[in-house]
Amino acid sequence: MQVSSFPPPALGTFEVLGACPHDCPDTCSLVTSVQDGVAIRVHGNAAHPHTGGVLCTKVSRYTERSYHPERLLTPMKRSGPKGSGQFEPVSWDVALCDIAARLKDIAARDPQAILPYSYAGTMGLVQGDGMAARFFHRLGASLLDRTICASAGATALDYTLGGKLGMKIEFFAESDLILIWGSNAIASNLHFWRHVQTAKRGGARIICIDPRKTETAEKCHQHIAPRPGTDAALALALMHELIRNDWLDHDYIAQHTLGWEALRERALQWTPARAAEVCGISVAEIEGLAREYGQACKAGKKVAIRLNYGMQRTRGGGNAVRAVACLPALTGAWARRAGGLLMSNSSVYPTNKAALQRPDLLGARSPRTINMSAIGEALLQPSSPAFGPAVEALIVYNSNPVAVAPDSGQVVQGFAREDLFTVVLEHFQTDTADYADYLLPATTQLEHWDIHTTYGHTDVLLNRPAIAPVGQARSNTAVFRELAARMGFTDPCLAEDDLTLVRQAFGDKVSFDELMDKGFATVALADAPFAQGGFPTPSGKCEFFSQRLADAGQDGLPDYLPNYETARPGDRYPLAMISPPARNFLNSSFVNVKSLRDMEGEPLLEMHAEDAGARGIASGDLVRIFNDRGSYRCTVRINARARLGVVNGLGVWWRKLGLDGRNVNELTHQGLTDMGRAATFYDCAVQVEKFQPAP
Ligand SMILES: Nc1nc2c(c(=O)[nH]1)N[C@H]1C(S)=C(S)[C@@H](COP(=O)(O)OP(=O)(O)OC[C@H]3O[C@@H](n4cnc5c(=O)[nH]c(N)nc54)[C@H](O)[C@@H]3O)O[C@H]1N2
Ligand SMILES: Nc1nc2c(c(=O)[nH]1)N[C@H]1C(S)=C(S)[C@@H](COP(=O)(O)OP(=O)(O)OC[C@H]3O[C@@H](n4cnc5c(=O)[nH]c(N)nc54)[C@H](O)[C@@H]3O)O[C@H]1N2
Ligand code: SF4
Ligand SMILES: [Mo]
Repeated sequence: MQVSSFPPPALGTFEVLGACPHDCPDTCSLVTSVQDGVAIRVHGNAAHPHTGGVLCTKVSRYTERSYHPERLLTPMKRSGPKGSGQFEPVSWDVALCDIAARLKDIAARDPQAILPYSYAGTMGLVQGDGMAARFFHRLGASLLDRTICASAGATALDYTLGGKLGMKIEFFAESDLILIWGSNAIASNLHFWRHVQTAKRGGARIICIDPRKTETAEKCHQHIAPRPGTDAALALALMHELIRNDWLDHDYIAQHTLGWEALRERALQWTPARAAEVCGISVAEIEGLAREYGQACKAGKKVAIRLNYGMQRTRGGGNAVRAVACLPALTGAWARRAGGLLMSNSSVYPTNKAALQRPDLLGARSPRTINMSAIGEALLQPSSPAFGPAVEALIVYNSNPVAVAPDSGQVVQGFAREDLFTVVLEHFQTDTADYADYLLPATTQLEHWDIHTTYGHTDVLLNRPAIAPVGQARSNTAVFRELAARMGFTDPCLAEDDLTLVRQAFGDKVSFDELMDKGFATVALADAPFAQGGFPTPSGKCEFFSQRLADAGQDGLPDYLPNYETARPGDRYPLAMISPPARNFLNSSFVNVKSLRDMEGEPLLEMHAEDAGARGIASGDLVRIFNDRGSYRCTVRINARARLGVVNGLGVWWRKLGLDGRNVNELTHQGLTDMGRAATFYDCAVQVEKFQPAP
């Protein structure tokens, strides 16, 4: 039986439709089986085409996470030294009154000294930046530049195609040739992989471009492993070959692109030999890839690129995405619905952000913006005319920055400041929670309302609460409503309930009845969105040359920008390190779920046999990975997943569950990408040595 009432009945067995809240492109439709008020199983909704009744291993164990013995059940106040993780329980009333008093005091001097820090612990529009955004806008707190994940690629797509727009994911099933570029689909986009398998059964050829030989790469027909951060060079050399062999669609270029002559000139400078040198791959691989891509397009075949965020986490990440995004316009691959490119379709959603987040509550104030990808630096900045007031209070929700933000050394130093007042809303006592002055227990997706867009498919999903909050947990929205009331904010929108926010997210643009009935609704998007051009850029064309970029003082054409840290033999730090997600974690979520942690085993560094041999390292050895920023210890695994000169430190472990209380972000830095001010996690040079315990 399916229930539509809320709260759900306390007795009986029934099923509740929800949505997976995690930062994953698949946004699955969930069905929670509830028995006498207890969630007993979470499974995939078979009626939702994009879920197809299947969930990943992580979320099939959602009840294990929600009823975890270490779930935070009461508000807590720090009782030990800062960062000690020692707390004593307090009542909600005491916690909220004290927090409100502290924030009022700071705001009376300058509300910009208060900083919200949040990301995608839940991707819900309501428990994400719905009520929270209203609260911080009303307060006049500093704004947060949410750049830790996707903003380089998103900005690059915007400059090139006019938005986060592209193919519908399901049409990859019909493609003849698929390039999986910077994506480990089996680990992080499982439901896309189903379409790839369908295409493969239909005879499609699948090529993966990834420095790491991932679970996905090994199941493709071919794997090309460039050095991290060199994709723009590869894409430009592909263009070189497309031009040289005339594998171009001249009509498409003439009608629907801008800057062709200039791009042509640029690309002709990128011979396969030059790119091979930069990328660390062979000329034959580049020529072969160009031939397959170019000839298939020329023959009118359906040729698709699944571009993902892995390739935009380096200094030139934005340029790399722009270079790749030019390819389907050069070859006319957009003409067919199973051709073109997909990074994200998030721009299709008619989300009413202004109604949800109410930036009008700022009035005439325009607070400064602080970049979350450089939170370490920001927390260590003193007051100055350029920076404004030092950060005095930090309110963290939906994020675990002490584990996931780059350059942990600085991040930890910032969080450890005695004079910083930190409030953390969490399910668990994470690395970040250890530094809280107040730690507030949050509800999980099984316990609150929400509404979701996705960055994989194009549906909207509704999440209904299936059970009552566990312990004294409260939703993020409830906490910000209560804080607003205690701060004396009387704006009616700060008292609205969650269902009201759910309805405001799309107004009448998405049928609420359909959402209540099925749990999802599909947003309209043309089958082949750019078959006839119509790019939503200023020129209406695919912009090889971007005047907007040129006006901003940047190169108007895509180019290869070397990494901040190039890591070449002979360098002090000669190994490039990438730290892509582990399959059984979701960023730092699930690391504390034992059954999943057991599957991952321990923090690992994958290393090429030659790199290991040169250092006298054997598989299974404990190693120290280090650079000028810091070091951390983990176990080495010598295998074919690592290419020569590149080590893979799988992320993102909780520091305190690692071997020496640190994780991979001890080594990453706070340098930002060329576009979108994003983090550059995969632009990192290190050295590795066998760990010698102190005598
Ligand atoms: N299981 C699981 N799923 C996840 C996540 C998770 O932690 N675990 N995280 C979620 C989140 S937040 C996101 S943003 C997405 C991320 O998923 P993706 O968008 O796919 O991005 P990444 O996983 O960062 O990287 C994908 C692949 O790019 C490769 N890569 C690294 N550097 C480069 C490069 O310079 N060039 C190229 N061509 N490839 C490179 C990596 O080795 C990796 O295999 O996944 C989501 N899904
Ligand atoms: N080295 C390295 N670092 C990386 C990456 C990498 O590939 N390598 N990936 C980066 C990327 S792509 C991303 S997106 C970021 C992700 O960074 P984060 O967005 O911080 O993601 P998580 O680590 O999953 O932490 C989310 C936290 O939110 C909490 N949470 C979940 N739901 C709720 C809720 O409803 N209410 C409240 N209050 N809390 C909730 C969870 O318990 C969890 O602790 O990490 C980045 N860090
Ligand atoms: S994490 Fe991704 S694959 Fe797993 S259930 Fe959620 S949306 Fe689906
Ligand atoms: Mo992400």
